Amino acid sequence: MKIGITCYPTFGGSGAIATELGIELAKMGHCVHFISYGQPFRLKKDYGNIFFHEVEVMAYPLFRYPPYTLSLSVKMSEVIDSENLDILHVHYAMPHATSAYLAQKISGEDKIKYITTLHGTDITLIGNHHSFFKITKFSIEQSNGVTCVSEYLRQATEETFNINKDMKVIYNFVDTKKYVRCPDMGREMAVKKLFENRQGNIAKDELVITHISNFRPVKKVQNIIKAFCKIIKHVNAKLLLVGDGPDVSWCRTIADKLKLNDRVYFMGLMEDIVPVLSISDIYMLPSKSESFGLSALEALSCSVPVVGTKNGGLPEVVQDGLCGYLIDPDDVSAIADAALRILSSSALLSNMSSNSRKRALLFDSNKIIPQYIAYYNEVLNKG
Ligand code: GMT
Repeated sequence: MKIGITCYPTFGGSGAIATELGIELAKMGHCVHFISYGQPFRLKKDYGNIFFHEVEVMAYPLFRYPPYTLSLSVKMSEVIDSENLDILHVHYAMPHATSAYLAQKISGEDKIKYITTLHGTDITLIGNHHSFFKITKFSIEQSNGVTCVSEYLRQATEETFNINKDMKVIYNFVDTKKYVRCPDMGREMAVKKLFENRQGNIAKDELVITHISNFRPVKKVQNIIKAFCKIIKHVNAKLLLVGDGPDVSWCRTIADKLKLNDRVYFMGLMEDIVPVLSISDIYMLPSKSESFGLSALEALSCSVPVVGTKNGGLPEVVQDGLCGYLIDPDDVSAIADAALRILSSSALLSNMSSNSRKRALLFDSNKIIPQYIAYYNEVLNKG
């Protein structure tokens, strides 16, 4: 099959899933064409049957806001025609589903079908804003196929946009062979490597709590730091905050005020998170809501239990009480209590750790990718 994929190329769950999907499809022999304004960050190697088509965005003094959506539609249509694509799969409704709709109109409805995968904030935070509402609803309704990354998101989409359309839930996935606790390196070596070019250290007897995100307000990273302040009154621990985004400076200030500078490490953006997860005892994700929580799945795959939000789709991934605890993200004491319950009992930690890995195996790429291929065929055969 020749598949076009559009996603955001930057750090973020939707871009990560779209890229991993493309790579897995290419490994199976399909031909994949990425269409975006930048090369997806997880696309590192040359695969031979993966191509990247860069969207050129024209600047002109008249344009206060260059119309990327239009340039993207044109590039999509060009690739549909020149590469004879079988299907176009766009990730994140805005503006990708709208560009795909336009590209289909340009190239011809008999020429291409497009599938939109909804990821979360495109529905719950941005797409439902009044300035985008109508176009988001329209573009989802016009899609030849729609998938949602959780049942929660499917229902939220139906309710928010009053959409009466079949939308298929295909959960996000993880490569459990790649996301696995590295036992061979040993914790001491891993810590040494991690802090080779950074300030800080983690002693042998210290527990490690980790969070990875784009530091947007929805992630509520400040509550992790506040909870951590309570946690270290009872156990000896370090907090690793990985990623970058708008709330980083504010979080630094909070850590500073709470005098946690020597215990909270801001690690910045990291391409390979397996080494960090491999030395982690708990992963924290107390977001306002997560439609899925891909980073939590990656943590589970590395045998790290999760203390995360009870809101949204995370309960479909993390089983409360088995591979972590789900809490009210605004209840800092509940976050701290949940973490302390796990960290204070080595038996519970070890039990949850092995449950976490077992849980992640259910979301392995080998189980989920075939669902996408089956869905492509279903949409193509719909007539
Ligand atoms: O979390 C973000 O703000 C980024 C966003 C994205 O598009 O990268 O994440 C959303 O999509 C991910 C991949 O499907 C999901 O795992 C995240 O749960 C979802 N984020 C939210 O719902 C807040």
